[in-house]
Amino acid sequence: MLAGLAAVTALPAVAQDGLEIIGAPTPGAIGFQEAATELASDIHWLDSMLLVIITAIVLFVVALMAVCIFIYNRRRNPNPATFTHNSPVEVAWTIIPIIVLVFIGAFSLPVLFKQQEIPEGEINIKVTGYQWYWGYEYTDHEFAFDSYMIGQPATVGNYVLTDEVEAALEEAGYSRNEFLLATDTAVVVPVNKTVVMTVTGADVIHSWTIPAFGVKQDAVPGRLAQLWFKAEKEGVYFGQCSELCGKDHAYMPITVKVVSEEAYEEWLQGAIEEYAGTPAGYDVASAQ
Ligand SMILES: [Cu+2]
Repeated sequence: MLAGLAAVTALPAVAQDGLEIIGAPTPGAIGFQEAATELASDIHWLDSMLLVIITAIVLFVVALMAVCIFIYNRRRNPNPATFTHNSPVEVAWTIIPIIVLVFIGAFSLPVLFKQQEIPEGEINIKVTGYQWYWGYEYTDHEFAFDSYMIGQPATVGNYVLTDEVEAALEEAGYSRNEFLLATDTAVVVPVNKTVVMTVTGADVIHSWTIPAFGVKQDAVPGRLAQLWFKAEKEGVYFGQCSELCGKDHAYMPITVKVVSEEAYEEWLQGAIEEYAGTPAGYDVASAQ
C-alpha cells in the first residue's frame, strides 16, 4: 500500500493547473454550494419551492394558534363551545394536505427519477470506500488508483495542520484552507460529459458525495449502486464520506477535478501509464 501511495503521489499534477476551487464550503455560508450540474440545480429549485410551501403552512398554523390564544382564552370566552365534530372542517383538513402532498410529489419525484435513472455513461468509474480512503477504477481504461486525504497517513492519530502538511498541500496546488478536503489523487473528469459512478464499499458502509453535483450514494459492501452527473463548469470540487464508517470517517474526503476535454485526454494518457497493472478487469457492464 505504501509503495502504491508513493507511485500515486509521483503523478504530475497535470490536470489541476489554473483550476478554480468551486465546490468547497465557505466560512459563514448557510446555503447550498453553487450548483455545478443540472441535478444540483433541480434540487436547489425544489428546496426553494418547498421553503415557500413550508413557510405558508407555518404562518397559517401560527395564525390559528394566535386566534385561539387571543380570542378563545378563558377570560374572553368563559363558556367554551361543547361540539366535538365539524364535518366540513374535518374534510378540509384531510383533503387540503393530500393536495399539498400530491403537488410536492409531482415536482419532487421527477427530480428523484432523474437522479436514479442512470444514463449511458461516457466516462465510467467504479469507486470503492475503504476504511479510510477511496479507491477509483476507470473501467473504460482498466486502471485504478487510491485517493488519500493530504496529511494522511503522516498525521494519523492527530490530524493537525503541520508545516509539513501545509507544504504537501501547496505542492499539490492547494492552500491550508483545503486541509481535510484535498486528496493526493483526484477523480478527473471532462466537463459536460456524462459520468457514471458505480459505488461500493470494501469493509463497512461509506457514502460518496459531491454536494455541488447534487449526488450522494451509500457505498455498501457486497452491493453495487450507481450515480451519475454531468458537470457544467471546470473546477475543483470537494466532498466527504457521508456515512459514519469508523474512527477516521472525517478524514476520507473526495476531490473531483472537472477539466477540459483536452486536459482530460492528457491526464488520461499519463494515468494509464502511471497506474497500468493495478487490479482491474472488473466487469461493470455485466453487473448492471
Ligand atoms: Cu467512510
